Amino acid sequence: MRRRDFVQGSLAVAAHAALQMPAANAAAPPRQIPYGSAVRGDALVDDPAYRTALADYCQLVVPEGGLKWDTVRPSEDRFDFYEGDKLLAFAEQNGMKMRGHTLIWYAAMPDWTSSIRGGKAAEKALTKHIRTVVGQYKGRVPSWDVINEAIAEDPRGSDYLRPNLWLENMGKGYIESAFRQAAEADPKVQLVINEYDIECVGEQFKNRRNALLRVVRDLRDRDAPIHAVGFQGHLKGEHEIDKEGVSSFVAELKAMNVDVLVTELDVIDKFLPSDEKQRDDVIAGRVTDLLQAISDANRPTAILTWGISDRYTWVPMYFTRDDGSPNRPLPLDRDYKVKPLMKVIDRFTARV
Ligand code: 9MR
Repeated sequence: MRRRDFVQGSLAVAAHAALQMPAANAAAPPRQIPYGSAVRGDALVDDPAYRTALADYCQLVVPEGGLKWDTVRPSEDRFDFYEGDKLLAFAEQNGMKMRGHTLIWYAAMPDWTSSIRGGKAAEKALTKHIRTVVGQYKGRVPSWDVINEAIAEDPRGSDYLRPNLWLENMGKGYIESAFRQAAEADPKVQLVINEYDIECVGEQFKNRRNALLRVVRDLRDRDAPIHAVGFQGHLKGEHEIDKEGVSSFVAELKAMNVDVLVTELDVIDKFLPSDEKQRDDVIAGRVTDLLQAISDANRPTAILTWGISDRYTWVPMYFTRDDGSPNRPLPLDRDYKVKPLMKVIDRFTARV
């Protein structure tokens, strides 16, 4: 029984001081693998029930947008850590850890970065950003998504990397540079390459796994400090998980001494049945398949969903349902009630 009644929502979140929630989850058995959620900075301030849910269920949090370039780098000379610091304060005051997301991504870049031209300038900008941002949280953030979504949408032959400012200016060595800079800034941190659409049955998914393996192998051959692959896990409800493909991918990583974790799990329910129970069961089934396939080869170091409640999810930005009913991609519903997906997570993080 969760002691949620203890948790009152009268916190002055904006003043980073009073973020501690009562230990609502003290009665629940501990997890063997930490569970976490992406967090929206505005909802953290405005919605006491959201804070309660995070404190109640999570051992990890990660800012959904608060550490991306478009938030942290309003201009070339400025770093703005307001959002990152706010979430870290909440995490630390509630006995959680914060992951970092993300240092290098083709998206969410401020306009001024389009003036970065040439290998030297790009290397300098990449170094300054990674050293400063990882340095800001040195010793306090145990895991960083160093590179997000490096793989081409539909990789073919030598065309296997997604174009971005860094690839254009520095060539594929930008990936190695980013990992090396992050390790210099905080040698103890888990350094992650994070990717989507690597879980399902189909040629494109398989090609994407193989391209990612190629990148990781290349980094390992060069002795670069990469520690884990992040399965984002934005699953599409209508797609079957490639259980064998996922297990053998994770086994190949393990053989290279590279861990895995699940970083952005949710299930896109655009094409799933209207009936909520049926829909929730398909969602729980897909996630079970993914987590089983991963765990069969190597237990993930963490499992995070991309939000905790259907109240705050990116999914309707692109995947609203034709029947007009709200999306249900996450472990708690809009009223913070537990859905079958949360039970699956409890099972795979070994909370029983
Ligand atoms: O969920 C995030 C959304 O609120 C932002 O607008 C968007 C752009 O910053 O990023 C979304 O998060 C993405 C994550 O950073 C990387 N993987 C895909 C996620 C969903 O689009």
